[in-house]
Amino acid sequence: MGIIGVPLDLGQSRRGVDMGPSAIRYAGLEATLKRLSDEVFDFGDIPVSREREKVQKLRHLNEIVEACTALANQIEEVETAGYFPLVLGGDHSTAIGTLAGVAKMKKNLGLIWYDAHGDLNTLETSPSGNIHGMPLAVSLGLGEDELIEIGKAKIKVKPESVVIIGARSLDEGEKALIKQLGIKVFTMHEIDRLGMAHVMEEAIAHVTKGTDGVHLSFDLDALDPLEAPGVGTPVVGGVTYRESHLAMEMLAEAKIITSAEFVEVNPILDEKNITAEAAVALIGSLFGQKLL
Ligand code: 5AB
Ligand code: MN
Ligand code: MN
Ligand code: MN
Repeated sequence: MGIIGVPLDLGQSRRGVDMGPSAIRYAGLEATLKRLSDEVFDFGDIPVSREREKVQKLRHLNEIVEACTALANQIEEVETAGYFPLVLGGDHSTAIGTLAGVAKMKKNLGLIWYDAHGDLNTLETSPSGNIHGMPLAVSLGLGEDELIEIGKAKIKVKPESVVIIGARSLDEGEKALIKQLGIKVFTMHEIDRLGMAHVMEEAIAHVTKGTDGVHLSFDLDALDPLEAPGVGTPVVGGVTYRESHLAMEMLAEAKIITSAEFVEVNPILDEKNITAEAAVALIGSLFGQKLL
């Protein structure tokens, strides 16, 4: 595993998520990974600008483009060195850079978006103007040119290769886009009704159809805020800690994940670092940690 931190908080309005990578490292990430693999290397953090240009089309667009471009290049280096890219956010606009990097090598990428939200907004549909609500749209090739043009291809992933898991807060424009593109979504309703095991079986079948790798984009706000309070945009009624472990364990068993990111951990909003600790435990399960 090649760890890359992205101390980025410019994609949303609450400070503190830039300390997510530190909080996750402090919660014992490296020790957990080293129990599971001999090849763990921490590549450090991507530089994020502290100087912010005021007038921009989207809030902090230029600074986010800069950080995501650097991240995409770093991912390429990490993969070339033979490591599995494991990205620690930072707010979810980080995913724009991660996917731009990963898509340089994978032409038919599958994508699991584990999130309370769809992150499918564009400038036109966004209720907030925050770029962390847009990374999935950008990766599908929708949104501002500056964001789409990061990396080699404009379209990083095709809509039929995406699944969203855990959704319970979708904006009207996002719902319309999901219908228009036919994106597969397992909302909380499907998780309640079918159970997480069934949802994951279907999700794995979906993202492996015709793909040459699968990226996991894990937003900690998918979890219920009672179990993961340290996030900037909590939504009640989320996925449980155990269900999330089951999901990660099933991905480990299926051996399909080729890159991953864990984002939106905000230690300032957290209680005793439990959200960062949950992230580390879930990463452990993703890489094969067993209970017995
Ligand atoms: B997150 C909202 N849809 O666009 C928007 O945490 C929330 O990366 C976005 O999933 C949440 O501002 C973005 C209302
Ligand atoms: Mn979210
Ligand atoms: Mn998100
Ligand atoms: Mn959030």
